[in-house]
Amino acid sequence: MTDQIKGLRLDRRGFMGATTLGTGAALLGMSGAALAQGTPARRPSGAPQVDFPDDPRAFGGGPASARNRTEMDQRDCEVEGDWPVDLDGVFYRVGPDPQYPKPEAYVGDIPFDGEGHVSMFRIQNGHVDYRTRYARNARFVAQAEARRSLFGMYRNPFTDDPSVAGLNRGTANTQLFLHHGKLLVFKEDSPPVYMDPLTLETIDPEYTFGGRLDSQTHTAHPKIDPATGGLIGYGYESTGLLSKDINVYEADRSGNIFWSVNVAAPYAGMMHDFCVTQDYIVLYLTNMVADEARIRAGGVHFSYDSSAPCYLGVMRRGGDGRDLKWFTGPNLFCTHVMGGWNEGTKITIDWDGGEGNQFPFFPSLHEPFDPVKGTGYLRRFTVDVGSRTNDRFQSETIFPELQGVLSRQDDRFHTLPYRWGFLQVTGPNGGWGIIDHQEKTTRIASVPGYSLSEMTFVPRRPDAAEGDGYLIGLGSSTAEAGRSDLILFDLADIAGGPRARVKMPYRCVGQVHGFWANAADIPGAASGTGAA
Ligand code: V55
Ligand code: FE
Repeated sequence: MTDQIKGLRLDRRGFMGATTLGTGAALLGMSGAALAQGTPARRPSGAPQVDFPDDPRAFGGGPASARNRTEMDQRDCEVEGDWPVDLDGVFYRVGPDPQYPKPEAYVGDIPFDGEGHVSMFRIQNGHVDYRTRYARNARFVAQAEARRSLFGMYRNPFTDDPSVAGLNRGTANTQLFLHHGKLLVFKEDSPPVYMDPLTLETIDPEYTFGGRLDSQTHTAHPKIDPATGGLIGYGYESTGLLSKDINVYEADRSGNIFWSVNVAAPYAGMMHDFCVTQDYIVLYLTNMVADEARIRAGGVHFSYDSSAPCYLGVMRRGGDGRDLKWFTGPNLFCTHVMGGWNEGTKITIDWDGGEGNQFPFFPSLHEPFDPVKGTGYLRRFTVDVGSRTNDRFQSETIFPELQGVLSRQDDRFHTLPYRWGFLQVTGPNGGWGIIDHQEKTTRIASVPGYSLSEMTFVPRRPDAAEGDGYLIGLGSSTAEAGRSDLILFDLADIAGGPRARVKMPYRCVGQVHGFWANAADIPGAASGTGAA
């Protein structure tokens, strides 16, 4: 087969579970063995039916249970244990769920290219209502009408059907935020999709903050400043495919963009997450380079280039962007920010990452994928932007006893010095890692027999102290063929196991990331009776 599918071996059945190794492996539930090189089998050519490949290495491949593709409503799910009756809000999640099989030429496409399927658990008075909907953006609607895939490889417009030339390729499959009353669903190659936060109806397939977003792209990991309630975001490749341009903006709590600057990266590469402190914007350019030759040859957007330096880019908030300075350090491929803050010109950021490629399904240019180098650890970056001569940042591996990825924190403390962090701990004793930066201790919330998706912190009450609350997320039962539970740990008692669960009758759609919203912030939720 063609070169872009070499090295693919994907087990989509395990999509929700964290097992070992780096971020990509955790997201896809791949074990070390599943990372071996392989070539997906061809699917029967020309079949007009919706017939996904049996080969789990192919796009959307594997047994029928590897996909979901079913929009669901379940009022009053079956609950078990002690659901806190005063918990009132929604746990949202999103992940790729292939809408159609790819034509034969593109079966080597990667799971990150699946269409975004959003799910929500509306939790109120100890009752839980479940709902899922696809993001009905331009891509989804065009393919639904054609009853087939029209978009080729991951972030490669040259592989698209001519009928969709120029159409927004976004999949809305990575993360979502509730902000200024809107559910915004993100894919880092396109503007957010605005969905109704209770019905999950798609309201605006290309939300541009009232036309003020000065970027063709938008990160999946914007940040909320707890001091103002404002939203800070950025887009890379912001002026088009392969561009080095980056747009950074800040919107107020009502979604009005009041600050926007355009800056340039040293080269075009993946910039998946960033950090905002009270005074600074911190960008990170990874050596997952946008590969023009591969794109033109019909492959995926990125290649891992271990010879390219990663850069930490720092600039002041509210400035004109001309103070942006790029620092180099140990060449770590970092993906998700736990937290960060500044004291004067001294900036500290905790970022998980590995020494090598985090995403084995993207080709490595110079060496075979190395699962050891891909293993994630929490890295503490420090840099003093007050020093004129300094062009390096420092990195220290903290809590080396924890291998993990998909860092989270109590989001109400982003931009500020923080105490509590959460890490998806990989390896044999995996689970939801709980880090106390103050006492320098770690614990792991684990559920035997389940593989866990990324956890999200839920404050016990909207005004609870930092870290006082719950961890919520999906677990997938090994004994029951991947059937899902929504699992709730009380951080005041993790040794006792989950405080409560929702027992779903099926395997829920997989996720990349999740987000908690308090009912008070969701229009119509406070007086409503849930998702029904
Ligand atoms: C990530 C996920 C993506 C993507 C780029 O987790 C980076 C990182 C689900 O899609 O397109
Ligand atoms: Fe992410």
